[in-house]
Amino acid sequence: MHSLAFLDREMTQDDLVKAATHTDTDLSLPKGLVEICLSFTPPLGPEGRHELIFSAPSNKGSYSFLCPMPGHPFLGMHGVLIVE
Ligand SMILES: [Cu+2]
Repeated sequence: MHSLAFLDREMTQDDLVKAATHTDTDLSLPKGLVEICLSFTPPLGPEGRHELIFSAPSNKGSYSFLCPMPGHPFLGMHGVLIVE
């Protein structure tokens, strides 16, 4: 099962730890990331699909995205959306 969350800034090491070590198994997004999340999907199974539509930030910069499932960011499931 995986999920996808876009953050309103480039992820800090603290954000990464919050995303990777949370125990909020009843939520699709860790409580510690709710206030910095632009948009996210619900948890999806192997055959799951979800259309995620959101407005990219209008300010130039780097914005992280990640799978917020426990442990997954530490496995490399994160990246950066660059707005130029
Ligand atoms: Cu994942």
